[in-house]
Amino acid sequence: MKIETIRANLVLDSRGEETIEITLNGCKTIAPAGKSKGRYETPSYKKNAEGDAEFINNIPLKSFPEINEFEHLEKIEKKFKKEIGANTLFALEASILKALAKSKRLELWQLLNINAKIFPRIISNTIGGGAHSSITKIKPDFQEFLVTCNKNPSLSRVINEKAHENSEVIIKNLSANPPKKNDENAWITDEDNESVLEIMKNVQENIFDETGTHLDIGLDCATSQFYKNGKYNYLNRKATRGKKEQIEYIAQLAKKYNLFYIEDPLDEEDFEGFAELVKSCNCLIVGDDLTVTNFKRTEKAIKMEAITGIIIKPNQTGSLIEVKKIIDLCQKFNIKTIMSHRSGETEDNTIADLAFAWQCDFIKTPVIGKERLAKVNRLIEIEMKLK
Ligand code: 2PG
Ligand code: MG
Repeated sequence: MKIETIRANLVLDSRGEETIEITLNGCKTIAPAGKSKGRYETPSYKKNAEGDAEFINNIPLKSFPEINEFEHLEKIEKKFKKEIGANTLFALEASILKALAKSKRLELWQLLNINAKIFPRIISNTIGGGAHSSITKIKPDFQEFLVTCNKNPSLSRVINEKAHENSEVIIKNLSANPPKKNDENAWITDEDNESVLEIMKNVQENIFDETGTHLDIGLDCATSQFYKNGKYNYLNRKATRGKKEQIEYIAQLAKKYNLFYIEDPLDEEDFEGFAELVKSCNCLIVGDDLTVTNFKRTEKAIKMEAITGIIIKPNQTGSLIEVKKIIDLCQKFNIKTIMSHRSGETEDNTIADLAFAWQCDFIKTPVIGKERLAKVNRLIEIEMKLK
């Protein structure tokens, strides 16, 4: 396939911040943007979004290599990776793959894996705190209180929506003011971590009574956001925990609330601490800021037995070759893979195709708001077509 047209533009994401959109041979991708970013993420842009867009718009068409299969993205990376940031590389590579799929009359997921069958479980953010709830001061210190059920995408959408509605009803009863939504449309509350986990337990019971479906409960603690000088500084229900106390605290929460999933329970440097938690907890211990969709950090985490699950955010690296390599490695070592949205999103649904094609175990994207729903609806669309 020859690249015949390409155009980079700046558009606004769900937070109203500029992000890059690339349209190539008529196929479009928009990159998302994180707020609670890992220190080791590849920068989103070489200098800024404008500079990257200008670079893309100035590439003479004849200098693009011909692309006929997924692996040919290596030729793109060799030529352009050093000149642009991860957001731009992701939008460029994803648009190339969509165009290639179109030229072969395939869908993106079919181009990547025609044999894909099993749908990822949808993990949704229901109540939120931390960096994503910056509009209020008093909030839970953990960033995300998550739910998932073991159902197909269309049923999961309904169940996860009910969990979101149900948690709103409970929060409303606890406060004089109507609850607001945060960056990811999760409910903001001034309750602390443990009180929110009690709410989640209630939601779990209510959903079971109403639908007969079991909800699993998870957390994204995003602890790097409140870790300083060797201490975890909790503001809501004030507490300062050192590494040992933090590990005990997390292990105790995992047990008490029968958590199925805990993301970034410790600081992004603490591979050893993660490994201790893997040993002491029954639930998934998931790296996000720890691993930042970086092959070397993933290899290290696996070698040290520091994770049992991993967040995959394609725009943390930009290279879809690297994303695929990481997923292959994790699948080889039975590390659960979780394809993930970012807190600044758009209606782009690329990650749904990637998660399905590469048979990720989970996809983390809430079911509320058009930007998040776009991914869920894309999975439902694939589900309907395969029926
Ligand atoms: C996370 C993500 C998405 P951000 O920490 O997992 O929920 O947040 O995109 O802000 O990095
Ligand atoms: Mg995270």
